[in-house]
Amino acid sequence: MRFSASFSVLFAFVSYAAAQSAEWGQCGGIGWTGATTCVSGTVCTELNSYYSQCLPGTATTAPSGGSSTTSAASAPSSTATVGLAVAAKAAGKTYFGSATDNPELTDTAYVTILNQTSEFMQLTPGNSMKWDATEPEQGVFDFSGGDQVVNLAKANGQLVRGHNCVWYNQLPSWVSGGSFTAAELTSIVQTHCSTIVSHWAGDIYSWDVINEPFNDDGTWRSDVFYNTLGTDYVPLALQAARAADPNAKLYINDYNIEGSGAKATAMLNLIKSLQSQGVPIDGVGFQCHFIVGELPSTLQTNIEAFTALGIELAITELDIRMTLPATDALLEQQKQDYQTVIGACNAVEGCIGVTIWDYTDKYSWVPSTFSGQGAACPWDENFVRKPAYDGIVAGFQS
Ligand code: 9MR
Repeated sequence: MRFSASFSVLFAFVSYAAAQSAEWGQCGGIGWTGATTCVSGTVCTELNSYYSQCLPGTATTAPSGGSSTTSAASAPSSTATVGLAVAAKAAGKTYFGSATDNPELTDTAYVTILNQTSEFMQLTPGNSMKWDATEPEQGVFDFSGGDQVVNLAKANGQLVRGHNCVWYNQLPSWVSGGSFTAAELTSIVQTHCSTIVSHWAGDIYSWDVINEPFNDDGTWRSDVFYNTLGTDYVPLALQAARAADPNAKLYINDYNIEGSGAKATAMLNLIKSLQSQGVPIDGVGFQCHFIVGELPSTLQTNIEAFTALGIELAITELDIRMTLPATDALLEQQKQDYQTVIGACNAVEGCIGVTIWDYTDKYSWVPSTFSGQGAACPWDENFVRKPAYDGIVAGFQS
């Protein structure tokens, strides 16, 4: 008796639930003909006019304690009605995009938003094209992770930034711990760059051929490349990349070059020197891993200084972190800061595109690197758009 009673309760619940969208499911949007109500504990939240989603939370109560970011129910959120990539294109930019990483691609709620070309016209693989992923043993190449991101981008009609060929970090130990002659390392760098760039030739808008070559004081970073080859590794890698994919734009990418100073000057001088030697160099990447309330005041003039060299500039890894918990005041300042960064790019024609270093706090690199900090992305960890989203739109409309 008790058994059958439970059964009918269960049955009633299942039939009721079937008329509602599940957590993370779609619950509205232009052309949507499915359920428009959400299961208990979630709220149907409009992400854009084409997509509403059942997000965790309730309409009237604040999220339970311990949440490090925001929820649609309590915190200020976005009201913009235009997608980020739509806003970027309308401003004449080539793209607005996001970094992504292979483990995230099993998260259907995440991928649903990543696939929206109204938001993202470009993807950067966060890890899967790096040396440790692509050539873990000498001469043994693995393109599987990078292929997955490239194939997703191609299916969506999104551009791809290749990241990266030569970097001191995320090197396999056979490279970082190797003891090479200059001739040996020259060949190793040429083989690595030409193999990965040619594998994805035709599918890549731009490559970060060189990543983070300088210390913060503008001196060259001491690593296996510089210590063995001096500065020659830079032209070597750029020439190998150019030969492997003549259509890819070749970049050098770094952080703490966004405002003027010793490191920016070192990068300007490197680019001038490469140009004077006829070495291919098409662009510079400003990573832009910023802190709320602490933007460099010379960002726009520095973008102008780089683009005056006749190269393009991209904002390649934008995020703006804060000390948690996220308060309304911090979220408002973050919105202003996103607007300022995008506005600086918008004001300079040679700043061709912007990539955020993943779009959601759920997958941001920040909390695991900077203890007590986070909430750096325009979407919170529940995929709710934050005021920062509106700051980006306003920046492109400025
Ligand atoms: O987002 C990347 C993270 O998943 C890795 O653990 C980390 C390891 O170095 O690299 C992160 O990406 C970095 C990028 O490749 C270069 N600029 C700084 C980025 C954040 O650390």
